[in-house]
Amino acid sequence: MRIDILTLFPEMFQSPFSTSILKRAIDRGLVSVNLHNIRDYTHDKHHTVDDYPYGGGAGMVLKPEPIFEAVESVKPESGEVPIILLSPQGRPFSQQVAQELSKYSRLILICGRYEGVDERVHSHLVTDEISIGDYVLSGGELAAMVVVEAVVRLLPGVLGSEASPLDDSHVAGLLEYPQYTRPAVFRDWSVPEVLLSGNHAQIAKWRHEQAILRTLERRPELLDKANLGLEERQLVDRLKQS
Ligand code: JAH
Repeated sequence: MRIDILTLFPEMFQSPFSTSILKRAIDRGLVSVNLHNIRDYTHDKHHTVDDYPYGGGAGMVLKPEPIFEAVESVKPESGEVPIILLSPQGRPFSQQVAQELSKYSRLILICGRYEGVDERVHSHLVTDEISIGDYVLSGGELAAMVVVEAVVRLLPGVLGSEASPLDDSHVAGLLEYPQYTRPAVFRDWSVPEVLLSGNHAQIAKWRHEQAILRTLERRPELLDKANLGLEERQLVDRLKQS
């Protein structure tokens, strides 16, 4: 997969993209990430990327011309390439959206700044608008990093054989069960007996119950959509009683 990112702050992407899973995926040629500075697509002496809002009001708005020119310089002549704007007005990001994006061979991400982006970018350039959550950021860069990380780990060959993305929370539709490692007793707090028992059927049952209990306590709305069998539904009903 090739990912092009348009931003006024390409430096922000250096550490996350030169660390860990993402770096390994890039080094192994499974993904390429190309950063483009929107300021490089201006033509005036002062490299102006923003201007005052028509109609007045506080702050500045990103001008459309450099963003259109930057996209046009990276976009191929043919083929379906999503042009994604990270914005608080976007559709909510989720594991399902990450899965959908991971099927494309290319993505173009646009990171806004200031008080917003000229509406003609939203209406005549962008094909998809994504929000990573309902909170205010100073720009789309951190949101773009979140999207890239979530998508790249789904690409074939990116995760080692240890981990399968199919086992993750939000894929199964349940939160994960509690994990423990050594020591068996730490400051008087013991690891649950069943995990030391060596009884793998019992362990699997306990973990599954813990996942359901946790989801019920912390994210009950996830249980409505989770793919649960009859016995699991009955367990949920019993847990709700007590
Ligand atoms: C802020 C342009 N979903 C989080 C998110 C994404 C982008 C922005 N804010 C929040 C943003 C300023 C300018 C985009």
